Amino acid sequence: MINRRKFIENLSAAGALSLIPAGLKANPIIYDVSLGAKSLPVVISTWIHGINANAKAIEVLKNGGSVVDAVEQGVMIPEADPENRSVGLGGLPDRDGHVTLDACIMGPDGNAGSVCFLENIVHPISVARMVMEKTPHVMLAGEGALQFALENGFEEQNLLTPGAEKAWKDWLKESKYDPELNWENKPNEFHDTIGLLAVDQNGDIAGACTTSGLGFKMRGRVGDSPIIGAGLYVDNEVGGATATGMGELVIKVVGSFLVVELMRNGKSPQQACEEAVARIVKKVPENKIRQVGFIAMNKKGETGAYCLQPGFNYALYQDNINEMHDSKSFY
Ligand code: SD4
Repeated sequence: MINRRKFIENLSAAGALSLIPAGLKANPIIYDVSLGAKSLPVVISTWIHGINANAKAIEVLKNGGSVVDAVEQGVMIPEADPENRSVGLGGLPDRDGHVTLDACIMGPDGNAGSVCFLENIVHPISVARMVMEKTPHVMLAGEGALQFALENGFEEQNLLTPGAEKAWKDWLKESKYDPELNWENKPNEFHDTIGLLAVDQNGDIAGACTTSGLGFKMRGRVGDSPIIGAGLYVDNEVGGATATGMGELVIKVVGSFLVVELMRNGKSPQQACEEAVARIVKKVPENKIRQVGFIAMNKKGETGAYCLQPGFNYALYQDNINEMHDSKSFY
């Protein structure tokens, strides 16, 4: 935990005095962690694979990396894990046997980058970051995204591992397309999209989201995860949010943007996640048979999580503890 002097130094060094409400600027001790306010940094991410991702993000921050470095390197852990069936290497393919990846990243400066329908690259989040930092665009898709990645030093690799190929061939026997609830949490079998939000010692927020999308999806299908505002949104004046679950439902309510706007209007991260889920219940008829989960964080490091169906969990690093929590659900 950072001490009070260090925290105040951090505040002034990085121009983070905007954290402090007008009128309190003469007395920044209000945010001193030793007086019971939230201790920064805080990292929150979706599903069990979030534990290792959080740990990496914290390590990056503690070693002086930026909050964008932290979220990128955090989610690179599940991207590189061949046992993870829903992110990067080892992700489940589409119904034609191709692993196609979606990812996006957003930083405290409001900049954003994204790739979708990208094949043969283990770390789509790093390509998304490069789109953010090196191009005038936000999103590159498919062949163009791959071409951009190869031109910038990424190497092609077959992402279809024997385990994922076997799962696909088993699925082909019936070819029944009905995404199972919480398939993300089946140990060693299916995990899902990682969305990760971090707030650093200065109160600056970034987020990253990366996935191979729904297993056995139609070729060309893109979910919510690479769509800024749907799968991820960060506004450094307010907070950040990210989503998991059936992307079609998230896109229809522009879910992560909605959560952040609700926080802007005074809701806590928890209230905002609950209201966004309630919006899906009201507007999207499939809500009873599908899963969606949101996590959110504000600049003070307060967090929230809520989902449609029981079974969603998330990893939270706070006050030097990195542990799993079960999300409350609408149903
Ligand atoms: C998608 N939201 O592609 C992702 C997948 C996911 O639980 O999160 N599934 O729709």
